[in-house]
Amino acid sequence: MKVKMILPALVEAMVRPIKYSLFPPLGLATLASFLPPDAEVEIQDEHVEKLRLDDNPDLVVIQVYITSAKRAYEIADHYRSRGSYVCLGGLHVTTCSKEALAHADTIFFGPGEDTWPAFLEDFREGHPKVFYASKNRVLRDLPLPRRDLLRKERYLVPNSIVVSRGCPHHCSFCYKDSFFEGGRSYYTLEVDRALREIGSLPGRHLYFLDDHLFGNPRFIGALFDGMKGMGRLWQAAGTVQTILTQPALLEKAAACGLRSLFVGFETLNKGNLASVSKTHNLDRDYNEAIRRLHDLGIMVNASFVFGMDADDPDVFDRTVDWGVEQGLETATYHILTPYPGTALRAEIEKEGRILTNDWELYDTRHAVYQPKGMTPRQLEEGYWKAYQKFYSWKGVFRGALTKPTLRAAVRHLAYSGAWKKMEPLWNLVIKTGALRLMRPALEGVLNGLGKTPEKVTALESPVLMEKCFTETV
Ligand code: B12
Ligand code: SF4
Repeated sequence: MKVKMILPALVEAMVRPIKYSLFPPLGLATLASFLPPDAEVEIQDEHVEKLRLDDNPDLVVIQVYITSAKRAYEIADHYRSRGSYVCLGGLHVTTCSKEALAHADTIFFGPGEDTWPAFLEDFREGHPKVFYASKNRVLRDLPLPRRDLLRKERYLVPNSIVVSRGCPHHCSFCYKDSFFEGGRSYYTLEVDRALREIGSLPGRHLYFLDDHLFGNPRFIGALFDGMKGMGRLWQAAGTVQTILTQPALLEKAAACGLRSLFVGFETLNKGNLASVSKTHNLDRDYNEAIRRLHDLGIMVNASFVFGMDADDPDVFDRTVDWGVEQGLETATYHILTPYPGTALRAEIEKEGRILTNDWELYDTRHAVYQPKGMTPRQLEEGYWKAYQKFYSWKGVFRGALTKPTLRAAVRHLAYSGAWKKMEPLWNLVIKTGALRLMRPALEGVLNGLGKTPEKVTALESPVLMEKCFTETV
């Protein structure tokens, strides 16, 4: 049986290759691990390679994100017309199933660890169903993802890993409640299995893609114990709540290699937090959270969302100025986006405020709904202005001045400044296929920051690490 697994690209990937050359399609590699050993399987990621479309696989598997849905359907239609059996799954299929079904033989709701093996058995026996909905949310005895099928040399961060699924929280703008509907919405691997996967990854650097790595303190504490002495350097995402209420866990994380953390601050306005059900951030001292991370030598990539109900046109300056004053190394800004299936969408739809259902615009850079405190245009302009201001040289220098020592200030300048200056260079390097040539340069940056080059590889570069954080959603 010939199986082709595809991650379709969205238009932006053509102009900003750096963003889409970060992580390989781990979801597809996970699904591939369930295929029978005699299956002839390939994974193609359109973000990093041109798709070959003149082949005739028996089975085509496509992962659909909202922003690349249109392209995913084109590819699906193409392969169906050539006689392949086409399966569609992923976040967008789960929330917009009717739309997806018009382009597939079978569609899947939710995570695939239980439904995909069930489908494969039915397919082999000749009676696959049209729908499969995930219910059984356990990751026991999960095979290791088939990373051997990934073109690792095409990615800056080949060592991405997830040790949990979902998140224990319920923010109204987040994909997770709709994606995990019908079963548990937060669960983890077994510690030994997670450690085995970590052990299988070459080099030192890891990037945990978990929504909230610290969601189960007992699990993650045991994982950190197991990671001690492995010499890993890693990045992840966590919450303000964890930072402030789990100091021992955070110290353990730092001790086993945590070097930078993506944190969803979202907004500085309490009313906004309540309106999007981000209750675990309510009444938390954000300044103190940042201080704790910095004290442990952990860099902060702070994530903010603009356009919530209490936001007015001043929100952009207020948010950026605060971030600069706090010495945030990097900041990621988003325009609030009412993704299908979310509680936020239901609310905005009820109020008649959705402006467009062009999914390609649901990329957190466009105002796809009518905000309450400003016009859609003000929201989009303010969003871009926030990025420009935070990463202006003035912003970068002001951030550096908040650092307690000269060395820390230089480090800050290198991180933020390099991020700002290097994107066109990264894009050029990726386009010309010369990614590897960048590594000595990166090591040079690290050397300048006082680390020994033989201990640090390109993938451990703080510049690169910051880049990845900034790009991750
Ligand atoms: C890493 C990541 C990226 C990376 C790379 C993605 C990649 N190479 O796969 C980058 C930085 C490129 C990226 C970009 C974007 N991302 Co992103 N990203 C993620 C992140 C953090 C992890 C994804 C991951 O690897 N998960 C781990 C693997 C194991 O799970 P998985 O991929 O979901 O696969 C499982 C299931 O989905 C399912 N499945 C998937 N496909 C199929 C197919 C079949 C047939 C079956 C049976 C099952 C199945 O089975 C798999 C195993 O369970 C998620 C958050 C999240 N937790 O999912 C956001 C997330 C997917 N991203 C999101 C968004 C919005 C974006 C951007 C639009 C952001 C932007 N502002 O530009 C872009 C656009 C991406 C695109 N191409 O269209 C949203 C998606 C919302 C939606 N409704 O689609 C998420 C959920 C973040 C969020 N909280 O809002 N992203
Ligand atoms: S904490 Fe993050 S991942 Fe969890 S529900 Fe909220 S936005 Fe989603």
